[in-house]
Amino acid sequence: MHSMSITTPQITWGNLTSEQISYYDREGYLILPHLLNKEDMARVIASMSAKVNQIAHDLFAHGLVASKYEDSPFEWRLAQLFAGLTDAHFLKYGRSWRDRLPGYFDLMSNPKILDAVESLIGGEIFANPVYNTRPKVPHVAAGAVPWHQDKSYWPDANSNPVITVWIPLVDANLENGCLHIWPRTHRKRVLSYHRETHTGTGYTETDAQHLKNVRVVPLPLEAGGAILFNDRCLHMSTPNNTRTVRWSVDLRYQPTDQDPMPQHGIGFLARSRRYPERMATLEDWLAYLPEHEAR
Ligand SMILES: O=C(O)CCC(=O)C(=O)O
Repeated sequence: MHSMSITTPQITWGNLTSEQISYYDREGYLILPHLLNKEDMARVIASMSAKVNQIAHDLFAHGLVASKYEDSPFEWRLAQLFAGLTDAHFLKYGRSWRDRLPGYFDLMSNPKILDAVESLIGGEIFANPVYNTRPKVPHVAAGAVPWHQDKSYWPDANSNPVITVWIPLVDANLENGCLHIWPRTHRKRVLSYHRETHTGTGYTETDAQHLKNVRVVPLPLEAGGAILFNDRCLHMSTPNNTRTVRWSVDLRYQPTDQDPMPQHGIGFLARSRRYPERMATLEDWLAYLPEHEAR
């Protein structure tokens, strides 16, 4: 009689190493340099550029700019458009953008991002409705983001935790206001906070009593790298003191069994190992959803 060999199915859980996963769990964040290449970023940059084009036309039509800077490169154009204008002109278009543009869906569905996220939360992944494109235009007050925990934007949501994936689309450095993080703060509850009043946008800002003995770690990162962080991990970003735009996106993911937060926008099933046929297509995401009409 020969013994039967039992083969257990291999379950693939993303592509992070156990060291990277331990680092994320311990520090509350993880850097993945060069996660994306130019091709991965091309469609989202095209969508953002289309929005910049609309803004240029709008400013021009209102006589606020003498040129639409049509030939300017991506990192220059918005900075040139707003160079002679005020914070109020900039804020009319929002400090960060959450349009439903095809390039955003393309990026949020990128398998390289989802593979990393899968390592942390498993293969049933919901793309949270809170995603932002951030044009950090030079010298606009709203460019500098105060210390906060992302969770302060959804304190009542039954989600635990949401993972933020922050990606610069141009090199982010100390001069143009890269992300700064306070490691190991993700084990804290949601700290008390207030809506700040100096940027004109009402960022949630952690109250001063929690900001003693801050351990601040600046995280400069080349375009296409990613910083993954837990939504309780304290972070902030500094002003843009250059002449070009510090473009970034912050995307968010969570397991499918958590609060989808519809009051914040439209999320979608980005990956399902169990029910791949249920994953959202671009058309699903773009579809008209009457339940969101009131927003
Ligand atoms: O991009 C920034 O400057 C800040 C990003 C941020 O605060 C976030 O993603 O929660």
